[in-house]
Amino acid sequence: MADKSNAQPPEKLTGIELTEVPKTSVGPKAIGSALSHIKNEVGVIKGIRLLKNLNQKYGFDCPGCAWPDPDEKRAFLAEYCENGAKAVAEEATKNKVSPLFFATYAVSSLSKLSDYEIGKKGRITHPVYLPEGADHYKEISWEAAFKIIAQELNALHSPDEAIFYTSGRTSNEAAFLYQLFVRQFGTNNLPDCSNMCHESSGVALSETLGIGKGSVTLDDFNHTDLIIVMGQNPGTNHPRMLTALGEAKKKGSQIITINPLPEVGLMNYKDPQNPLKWFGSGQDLTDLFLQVKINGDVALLKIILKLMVEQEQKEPNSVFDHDFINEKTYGIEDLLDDLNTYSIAYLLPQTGLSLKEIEQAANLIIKNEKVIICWAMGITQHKNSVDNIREIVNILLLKGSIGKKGAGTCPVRGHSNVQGDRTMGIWEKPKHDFLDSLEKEFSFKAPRKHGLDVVNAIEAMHQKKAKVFLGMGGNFISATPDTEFTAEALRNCNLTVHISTKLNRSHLIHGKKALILPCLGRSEKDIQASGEQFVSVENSMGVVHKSQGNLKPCSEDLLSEPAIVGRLAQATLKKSTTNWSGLITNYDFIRDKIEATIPGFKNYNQRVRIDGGFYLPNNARENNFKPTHTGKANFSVNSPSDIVLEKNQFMMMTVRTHDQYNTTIYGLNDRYRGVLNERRVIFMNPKDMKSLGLKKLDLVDLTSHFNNQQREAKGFLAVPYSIPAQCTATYFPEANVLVPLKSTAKWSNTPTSKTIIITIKKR
Ligand SMILES: Nc1nc2c(c(=O)[nH]1)N[C@H]1C(S)=C(S)[C@@H](COP(=O)(O)OP(=O)(O)OC[C@H]3O[C@@H](n4cnc5c(=O)[nH]c(N)nc54)[C@H](O)[C@@H]3O)O[C@H]1N2
Ligand SMILES: Nc1nc2c(c(=O)[nH]1)N[C@H]1C(S)=C(S)[C@@H](COP(=O)(O)OP(=O)(O)OC[C@H]3O[C@@H](n4cnc5c(=O)[nH]c(N)nc54)[C@H](O)[C@@H]3O)O[C@H]1N2
Ligand code: SF4
Ligand SMILES: [Mo]
Repeated sequence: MADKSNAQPPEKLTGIELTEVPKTSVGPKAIGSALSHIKNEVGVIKGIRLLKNLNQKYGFDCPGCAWPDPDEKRAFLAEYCENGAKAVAEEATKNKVSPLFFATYAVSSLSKLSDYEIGKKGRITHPVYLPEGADHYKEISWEAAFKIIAQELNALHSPDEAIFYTSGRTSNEAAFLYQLFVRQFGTNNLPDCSNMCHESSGVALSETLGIGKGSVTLDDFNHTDLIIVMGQNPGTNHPRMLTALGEAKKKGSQIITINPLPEVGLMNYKDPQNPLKWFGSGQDLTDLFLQVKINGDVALLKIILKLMVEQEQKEPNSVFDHDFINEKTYGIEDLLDDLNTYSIAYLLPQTGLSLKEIEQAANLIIKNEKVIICWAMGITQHKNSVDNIREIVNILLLKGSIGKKGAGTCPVRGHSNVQGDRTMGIWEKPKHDFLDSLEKEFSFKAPRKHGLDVVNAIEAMHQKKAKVFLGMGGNFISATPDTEFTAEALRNCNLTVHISTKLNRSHLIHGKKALILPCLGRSEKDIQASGEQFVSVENSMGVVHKSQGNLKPCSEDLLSEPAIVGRLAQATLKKSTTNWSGLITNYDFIRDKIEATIPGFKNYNQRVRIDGGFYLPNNARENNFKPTHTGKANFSVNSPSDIVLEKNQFMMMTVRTHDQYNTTIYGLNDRYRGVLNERRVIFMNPKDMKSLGLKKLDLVDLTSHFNNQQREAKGFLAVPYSIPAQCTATYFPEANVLVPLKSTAKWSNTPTSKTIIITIKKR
């Protein structure tokens, strides 16, 4: 398959070594790993300058993840984690992809490399162009590049034939300008990485609580009784969350972890900021671990809800917060009726757990008043993901555990500004109020028809209904499902354009013509006509704050993201009355426009300059649910999984290793799962391996099954692991070819990257 189109990572093994799964995370090994990445990619002296500014109030925001910085205390020199250090090392790398590089290497030969090898080529230094039929990118001037894009866009029959993708690193300022450009051009085709990530959270939370974001602040972790962490691997993906969990435990909170894998970081960790504790046995975090089957969460939560109802009936007022339910909520009767239609005997097998374990969890929820529930991709990337999240909300509402200190919803976001991008209007389904404000402020007629999300955009390109693709960051081909189908879709385009920092596979699987527009990274100085600029971002808890790089840009030929958008808009929109060139001379002018159009940004320029930034309004946090369709917090009725596996079938989830940032592969190790130097592995239950006659490290081929279609990925090594029966795990993006494009979540249309039905064949 890999040879067919070079769209997938090659089927090439790199020499696996298995080690014992460590008992604890972080500690000195993490520091060692971070420093060695910094040393190899960046060099020691520049590395120190880089780390000194990471996550400091005067410095730049870590591009690693959206976990918030502490409001008050910040450790000098060390307000970051191993994976934050790796993320900046990757961006500040010494390696350069110059015009000479492109003259030397053909696109067709580069596409045969793995994502790891492609990423390690480094930062792109000049704008480059691939004309139709050519196999080498060539340097092009910025002016000429903008002209090509403008010509292609303006030659389309309809603005809806263009797709404008966004990944979640883009700053508020760039995102605001970008959506304004796209809407003045005439379309809402603004798919983003959120479509593949927390879209299900947005849908479920908007409907039930009237805001598509979480309700808790970091300080809530200091005041809670119980934290439930579901479908999330913070030791790798949000490492400093472990510090918050550790602090919460010291203050007496308990932690339940719900996950098919015993993820090391959540079980036990060593605080990297406290060297005195590095050499002990670490701190146990999880009090109760429920090793649920993949996609067994709704069934599990339903049993918990049933046990809560049972206890409340036995002992009235011992579980429910009746005042809250009466005053603030709607629809409890429907929930209780629905719960009656399910028996525990029916639900239990879907969870893979014993009733005793679930009773322990229910008892902790029953006896504690203030509960925080955190979740990430293990909850959002299933067919019934919206159900998952609404069921989480049902539990919190029955307890009145929302809108008060120490309690609430905590969807932990991925990309460092994915939440801010949405606030700025990067969304294919914009609200009318928002479009009204844009129209008023910028005197144009905004398109009202909903645009295409990621999955629909791929379909449209495949059907040749969309002909130009522009990506503001990200790596579309490697991040999206159904790699071969998506490759055909991109190849159908007349033009593909990527605004990027580093080389990635999306530059190599291209339209008839292609452009790469290289931009400044977070860590670099951004100087415009009025002098040095800063940008702003919003973290997972709704804090907007500034971010200012301090390094010399890796090349003199880079533009900032806002400058690229401003100049592109100027080249494309002949009738626009917006002063695009003026806006990019000083980002304060962009922030003034944001303040004029988006609620919550009053005195933006003044408040963003305050150390630590400011909180955006959050109705759920303020115990106000008026924005929902009933004007109250809504209980909901939800469905467990309807998937029934055949005897030889397995459920597969795709997860991240400890050494990658989505499609950017830092290294080939997954230290916390004991796998070194290999990414083509499939984690399996040892009993399942035995029943298939598989031994450790046997080579297998995988086939996914959906609507009578089959997709294949060849050459994976079987690794016995602690995972429930009939459940398996592979790494993203190697296994994306198996994710069917049309297998998506109800209501959010998120690809089901965590529920893929496969069969496994020994070579
Ligand atoms: N270092 C690093 N940091 C990152 C990223 C990165 O790639 N590298 N990516 C960023 C992004 S964009 C995001 S969205 C986040 C992702 O953060 P995570 O969601 O933590 O990432 P995944 O690796 O997808 O892990 C999903 C977790 O859910 C569990 N899981 C899978 N299926 C189920 C299920 O059905 N039920 C339950 N209860 N659990 C399940 C898996 O075992 C795994 O622990 O991290 C962000 N931060
Ligand atoms: N099978 C499977 N697929 C998944 C997932 C999964 O769990 N399983 N997770 C999904 C999730 S949660 C997400 S968020 C998506 C991620 O999808 P994307 O956001 O599209 O992918 P990334 O790998 O984060 O993008 C990396 C690229 O962004 C560019 N870049 C980095 N920094 C900057 C910057 O500052 N500016 C600009 N302009 N470019 C920059 C670099 O060129 C780099 O190669 O993938 C999704 N796909
Ligand atoms: S937790 Fe996330 S944001 Fe914080 S330093 Fe680590 S990677 Fe960066
Ligand atoms: Mo994400």
